[in-house]
Amino acid sequence: QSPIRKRLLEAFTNANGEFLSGQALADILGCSRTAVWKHIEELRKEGFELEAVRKKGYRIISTMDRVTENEIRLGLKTSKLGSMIQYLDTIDSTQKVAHQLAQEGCPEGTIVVAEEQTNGRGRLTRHWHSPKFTGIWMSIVLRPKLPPFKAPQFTLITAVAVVQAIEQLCDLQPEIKWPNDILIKGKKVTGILTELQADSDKIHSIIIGIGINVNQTREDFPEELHSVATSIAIENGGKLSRSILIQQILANLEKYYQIYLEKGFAPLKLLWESYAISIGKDIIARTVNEVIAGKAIGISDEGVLKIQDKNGVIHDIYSADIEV
Ligand code: BT5
Repeated sequence: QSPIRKRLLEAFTNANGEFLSGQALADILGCSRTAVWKHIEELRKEGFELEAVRKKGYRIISTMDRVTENEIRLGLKTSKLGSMIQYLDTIDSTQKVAHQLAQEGCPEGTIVVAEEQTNGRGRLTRHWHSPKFTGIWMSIVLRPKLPPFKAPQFTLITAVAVVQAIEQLCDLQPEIKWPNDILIKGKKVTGILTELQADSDKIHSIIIGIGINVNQTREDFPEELHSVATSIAIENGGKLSRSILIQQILANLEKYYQIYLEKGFAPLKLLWESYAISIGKDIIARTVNEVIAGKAIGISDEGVLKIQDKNGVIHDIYSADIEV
């Protein structure tokens, strides 16, 4: 994307809905007013609405309800996350694209977002239903200098960032089900998939996939998901702008990533526990190899779930499906 376009959207973001004069924009962008006008015209063609008021200047708003790069940029207040945004109308999986970009050396904080996924993935080759224009199907590339065993913590940190973003924008109280589900009233609204490119001792890239059901109606879900899945719109009684939700998630995640890099996982573990359901309850954990029943006594500093069985033996669970 052109750097001027990027800065133009940044200038409107920093103006917080106030008008900016043509001259002020030209000064901020370091180009002529004619050049400013050319970029504004292009945004208008893309579907943005431009308000021009004599003596005051310009203001742009998005009414398109898409998650294009420009729509995400207008209102994006992060410095690292979203520094590069790859927007796709339709794709098999944003994870696949993000893996490829990571391999090619994309900047940290690159995000890939699509209106629709034709082959969205869950864990263990499960399918993730990702219909067009309704949800957030997004992958984020991070490059923390850490050993691979720390990677599961990123699922937990991301879950906190998403739960808080939903709380900030809606009158809802989502809960986290270890390791990667966010539920509203017991139904899944978000799934997180954290994948790695790493050596045995060093992470190269973490690719965090986030799938959020935002504006689906009940009819938009296939039969088999009716009893287990929900959307924000269903629970909140109205639609929510996906690009605004993305902006809030990225802002939260950037903040928590910074805290994590400075102070480690401990402060985030406390936050995570405050949103977690199953902790302290009797649960059944189905791992790939076994089924363990017992009381979930908490997560370790690494993000590993601890279950105490009826004989008092404590099991460390790295990945599983949980039944409460
Ligand atoms: C997950 O897996 O929950 C991780 C989902 C990650 C999806 C994102 S979207 C962007 C990025 N690109 C991708 O290709 N993937 C990531 P898991 O815990 O394995 O849950 C999968 C199960 O959730 C499925 O087997 C279904 O039962 C259920 N499911 C599928 N689609 C759903 C949806 N839209 N909402 C709620 N549940 C769903």
